[in-house]
Formats: sequence, C-alpha cells, structure tokens
Amino acid sequence: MKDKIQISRFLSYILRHAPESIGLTLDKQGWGEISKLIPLAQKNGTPLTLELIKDVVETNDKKRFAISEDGLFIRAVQGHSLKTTVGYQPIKPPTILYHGTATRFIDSIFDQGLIPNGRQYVHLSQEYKTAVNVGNRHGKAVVLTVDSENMFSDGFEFYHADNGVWLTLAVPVKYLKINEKK
Ligand code: HQG
Repeated sequence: MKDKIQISRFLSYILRHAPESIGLTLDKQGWGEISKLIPLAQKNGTPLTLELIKDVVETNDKKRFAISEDGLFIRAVQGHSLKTTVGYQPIKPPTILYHGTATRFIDSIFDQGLIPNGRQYVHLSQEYKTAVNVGNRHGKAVVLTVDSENMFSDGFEFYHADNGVWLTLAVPVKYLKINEKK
C-alpha cells in the first residue's frame, strides 16, 4: 500500500509538473510513453514496473491517471502546472460548486479572487466533503461556495475532468461566499 502511494505521488509529480526531472518528454496533451517512463523512473531510483503502473491507475483513490486506448501512454487527468492541453470541453456546471482552502488564505482570496497559483486551473468540487478534505491539506479548512451558475451565465468556462474534479481559470470575488455549513 505504501509503495502504491509513493508511486502515485511520483507519477503525479512527473506527469503534472516535472517530466524533465527524469528526462521524460510529454506530448501536448500530456501523454508520456510508458515504455520510456519505466526505465527513466528506474534510473532515477523509483522501482516502477508496468504492473505497478496498471495497479495504481486502476485503484487510485482519485482516479488521477489515465492510460491511452492502445495501452502505450499514460497521463494525469488533472492537476497540471505544465501547460498541457488535456482537451477538456467547456461544459455547463452545477448551480454551485465548492472550493476547499485554508483559513490563512481567506484574506488574500477575498482580495484577488481564486487564482490557480502553481496549477493551470482553480479546482472545484461538487461534494462539500471533498472540499473539506482538500482544505485540510493546507491548514484549517474553510469551504467556499462558488456561484457557478452566475459565472457560467456571465461567460466563464468550466471543465469537468474525467475524475470528477471541476476546473475553471479563476473565480472573481463576487462569485465567492464562505460556506457556513458545518
Ligand atoms: C489557494 C488535489 C491565496 C487555494 C485536490 C489553494 C484538488 C489562494 C491553494 C487539487 C488564492 C492552491 C488541487 C489567492 C487560491 N490567494 N491563496 N488569491 N487563490 N488560493 O494544491 O485546490 O490529490 O494548487 O485555495 O483534490 O488545494 O493532487 O490547489 O489552497 O483537486 O490529485 O491556493 O489537488 O488533488 O493549492 O488542490 P493547490 P487545491 P490531488
């Protein structure tokens, strides 16, 4: 289990942020060749095998990765800081979405709105509980409600990654509220 978590973290880092750190190249859609990834990872000291990759892709708690139909390539389905074009189609969001953050970011968020920081998009969820978990990664969690219905009708685009995460480029302050629900 511990191995799988380490492999998932390793793949997240390589496929979302830094393929060049092990000498891997991704295409514009974020796909990396599995037959190249495995030896490069091993050379880097990560005991990666095809079996481990398949196991992590299938059992990953958040379905973070996808393997191409021909079985030759792997990519992260969201979370990139790399300028990849995963090819998300704009889609109408639910009326509200949640964003989990930490209390220490609140002043800055209500000053600037939600911005992607290191990533390509701001990450939102349909589930309140998911937002609490995401917030807890950064400190004392606070959940913000995003008025996605009005953002959408004002022309902002939303995307829905294959693993259920909602994405948008930024959320201006006027669409944000602190969620009072416990
Ligand atoms: C905050 C996980 C100050 C934002 C999760 C967040 C997610 C601001 C942090 C995915 C701000 C960025 C992404 C502003 C936003 N001033 N802080 N104006 N605007 N922030 O980790 O959303 O496990 O890049 O609130 O499930 O926490 O990696 O984003 O706290 O889907 O697959 O800046 O990561 O998925 O932090 O998490 P992150 P996130 P994985």
